[in-house]
Amino acid sequence: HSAGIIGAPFSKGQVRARCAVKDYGNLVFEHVSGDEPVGKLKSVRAVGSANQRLSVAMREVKEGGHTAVMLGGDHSLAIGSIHGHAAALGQLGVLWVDAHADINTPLTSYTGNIHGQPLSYLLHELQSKVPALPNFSWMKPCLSAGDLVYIGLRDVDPAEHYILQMLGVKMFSMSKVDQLGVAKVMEEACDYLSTRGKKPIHLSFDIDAIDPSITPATGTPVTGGLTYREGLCIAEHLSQTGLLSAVDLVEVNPLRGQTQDDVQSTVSTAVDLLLACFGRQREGNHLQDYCLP
Ligand code: DIR
Ligand code: MN
Ligand code: MN
Ligand code: MN
Repeated sequence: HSAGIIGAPFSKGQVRARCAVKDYGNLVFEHVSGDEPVGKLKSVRAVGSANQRLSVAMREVKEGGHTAVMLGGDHSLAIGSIHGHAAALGQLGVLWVDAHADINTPLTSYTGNIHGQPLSYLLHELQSKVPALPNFSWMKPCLSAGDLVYIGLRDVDPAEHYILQMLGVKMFSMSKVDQLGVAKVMEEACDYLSTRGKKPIHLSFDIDAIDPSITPATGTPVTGGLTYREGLCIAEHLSQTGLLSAVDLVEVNPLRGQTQDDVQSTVSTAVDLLLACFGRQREGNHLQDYCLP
């Protein structure tokens, strides 16, 4: 019910006009009955089985040689998305653009919401802190803390902050974006990810990284976010690396918009971010063999 279904918005027209788009359609998730809370954790079985589906789908898209786009949905879906991507290609660099760190473990979470936890399930270093959960036995950690970079953090729980420090995770909080500027942040983020080898990059973009004045239609808005231009700068820079291999665009939730304009602004920003990931530049684009009439 929170899927922002954007029907292949980048298939025709301005993006590198020959960039083929294959629409894999929407995944269908069955209702999981008897999905009682496990401790504090909500909807564990449903989240586990949805991510198992998504992981298989993502692996297929990557094995088909495409750059993958996963449109959420909430950020718990990064579990299956990154798992499937890694299953197809091996080691990845992950750029996590978000107001939140999404690295609570099932035991540190205040809310019990799994969208605040995906990175603890994915990271090798936290394996011993994540108990076995129903419908999660298919998944194994597939990401190293040294291959993760954050941009946009401004709402981090104490336990998350402790984990980030303990693991030495590279992060560019909003304070760092303020100090360095987003261009320098992107340069440093990409340098950091490439020091351990030029791995394919997985961008996991939570729309709440952008300021809620621009993208209000999301579940947990936090004031003081990235501007529209900073968001585009991140996407354009990644596109230029040639390493961008998969994009999650999550937490776009039309039901959370107060007005039609709220929804419109959120969705069109999401589309613009995706277009920039696929090569649309603000300076303009033309085909390689463009011929003046
Ligand atoms: C909070 C909020 N840290 C949690 N996280 C959110 O629920 O674990 N993530 N909103 O998107
Ligand atoms: Mn998130
Ligand atoms: Mn978030
Ligand atoms: Mn979230």
